[in-house]
Amino acid sequence: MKLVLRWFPYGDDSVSLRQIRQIPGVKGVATFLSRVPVGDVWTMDEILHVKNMINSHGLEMEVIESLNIHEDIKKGLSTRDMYIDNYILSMKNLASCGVKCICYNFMPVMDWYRSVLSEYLPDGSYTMAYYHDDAVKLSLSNITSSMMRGSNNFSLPGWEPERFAQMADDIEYYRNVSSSEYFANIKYFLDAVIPVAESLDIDFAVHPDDPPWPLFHLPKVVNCKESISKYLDLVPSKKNGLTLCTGSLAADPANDVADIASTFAAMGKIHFVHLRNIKHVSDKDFYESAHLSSCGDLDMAKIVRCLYENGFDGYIRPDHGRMIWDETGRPGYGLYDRALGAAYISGLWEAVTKNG
Ligand code: DNO
Repeated sequence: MKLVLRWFPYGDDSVSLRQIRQIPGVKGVATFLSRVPVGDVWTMDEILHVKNMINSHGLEMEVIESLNIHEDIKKGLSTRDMYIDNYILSMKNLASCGVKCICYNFMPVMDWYRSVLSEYLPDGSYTMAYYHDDAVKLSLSNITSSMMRGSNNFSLPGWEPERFAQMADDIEYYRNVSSSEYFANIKYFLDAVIPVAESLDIDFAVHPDDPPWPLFHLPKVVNCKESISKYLDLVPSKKNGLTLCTGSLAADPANDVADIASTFAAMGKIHFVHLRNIKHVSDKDFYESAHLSSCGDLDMAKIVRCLYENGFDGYIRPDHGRMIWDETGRPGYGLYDRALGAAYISGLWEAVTKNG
């Protein structure tokens, strides 16, 4: 297991590589080239520019989060082949630079969504939260503007302002796309990229939908054990794997995350883990808690044990942290609470590896 932290280059992060290097146990960062427009090739020059910066701080760049997929591929448009070719070129360049794992998602139109980016908790910290009734009542423009307002002037992954103009049209477009058509588009993409991942020895790790239920009637793809199996079976290969995001899946109380961890780790299909804890306030409402089991609904020790006992040997990162100790930064991605999460994960891992 290798512990990493998510980090955003180009001065778009309140947390420095120097600070990350000082978190015990953290070996590298999961990052992405946010200044390359989605669909363009990640050139060697651009990748090396970021990699050298990371390496010069004694950290590795073995995980990419995310190599995003152009909407034309998701929609299955005729232009998709060009974007898939670009994607494959980016994969090849990343492999040449030592990248071993690519995290991505196949959520249409938008990435993750929280209805509150800064909710006050009784201990004086601030966290992200999701209230379903509020989320379904809001118009798209209310949603995009509240995400922007709450971003503290950092980019929010998946909520790049340049996407906003197109979002309303895209949501309309998907009204006529059935789940089976959407899965056919996924398969078309995976048929092209998984053989390349195999030849490059790169692990491909799809991130679950977050939240795991439809918003704006958009198709959902990876939100429970069955849909994970369906997705991974589209192209059977060890390389076609999962980013086990515990908090995304656990938002649906019907999901048994420990069982999902055991099942897919035993198949060698979990390449990357986002260990996030959440606390439900009702079935579809929750906030993101501190990482400890005692702070949320997830049994983090059990999940880590299930991963270890089933042979998991990939990357783990602490996930969204609260804002504590008066820190300000990108919601979910400050330093202090994620560093506490990293130390906690290291402790859980040490316990499970030493005591069985
Ligand atoms: C949110 C993240 C997601 C994740 C992507 C992966 O904070 O978990 O943005 O990185 O869905 O493609």
